[in-house]
Amino acid sequence: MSHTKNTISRAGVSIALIKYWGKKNHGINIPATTSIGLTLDTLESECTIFSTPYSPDIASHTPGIYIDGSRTPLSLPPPLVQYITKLKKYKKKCVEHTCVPIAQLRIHGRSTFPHSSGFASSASGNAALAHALNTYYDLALSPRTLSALARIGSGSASRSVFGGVTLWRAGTTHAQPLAPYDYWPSLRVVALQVSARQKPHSSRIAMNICRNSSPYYSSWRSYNKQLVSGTIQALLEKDLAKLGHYVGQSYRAMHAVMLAANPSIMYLLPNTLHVLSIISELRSQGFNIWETMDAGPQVKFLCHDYQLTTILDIILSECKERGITIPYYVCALGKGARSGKVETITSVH
Ligand code: 2P0
Repeated sequence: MSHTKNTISRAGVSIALIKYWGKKNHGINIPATTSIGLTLDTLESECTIFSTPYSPDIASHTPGIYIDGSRTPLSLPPPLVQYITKLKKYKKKCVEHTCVPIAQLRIHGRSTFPHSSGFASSASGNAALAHALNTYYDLALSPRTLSALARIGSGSASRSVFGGVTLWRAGTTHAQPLAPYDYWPSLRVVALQVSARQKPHSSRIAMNICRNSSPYYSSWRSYNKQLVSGTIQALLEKDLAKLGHYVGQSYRAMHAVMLAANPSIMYLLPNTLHVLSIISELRSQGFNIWETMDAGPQVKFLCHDYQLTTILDIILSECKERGITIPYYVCALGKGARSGKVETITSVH
């Protein structure tokens, strides 16, 4: 006999300084490269589990995954269902008759930003989902196991489980925290929305194309590995210029692997290049600004809070001169996955 029990969780996106790009050919989303991520505060996803028993007469009670209120064709990834089922048995924490089986849940997701366009919604969404399932089934998973669970939904979600700065080593099942959310209070990450269009290839497909066809894939893996210790040292020293050097090398090498793949994968748009050239010019004028990109056309940059307003004014006005309007999100380091709703976003412009 099931009873109603709703659960709500939230998590921030994880923007990689050093990129996860490529999977090992065993296990699910086991990374071929070590990545280092920043979990952000403003770009968040929320996951609500409604366990109202299914009623065939009420359309809104149909089990499934709903994004922004609309039911999607997605079902929970089968490995995730199997994993939860196994955990439930192992833990014996969930008294099955008081919980609705996973396939009968209604799971609602929403984010403070557009999904599937290169803002890492799969990281925040799957971390929030893993946290919500953990709470709903009363599994009391350790953060490390929760990270491994989130990874099954989406690799980068393993990092989003933790706040602050995170490390996810190549070949491993879970991420680990490197520094908490309040480690570097003056650091800002600004996400510029160059395009709201959905990206042409999912990361999953693009990673496979790169692994199977890019002539630079193996050198990408060894090069990215060389960037890890310098990045950790720069983070320890809180040296933004040193950090920015490694961050730039990682994203440019990742996009080089994509461009050389067959078929070639190009996420950059003309406006992306325009924004990149403005940032490069700002840097040559002495501003401490360092950009990164992920699997999409958006540009994110790191800077200190005291230079933020000047930098943003210049970028936005130069874009405006070309007739380009760029919405943006200003973020600081955020906390890890936790219970609760996301606030209504106020810093989107
Ligand atoms: C990252 N990205 O480290 C890299 C950099 C995009 C570029 O993780 O297949 O959605 O679900 O494990 O996590 C995006 O890939 O891929 C990603 P799956 P995911 O943040």
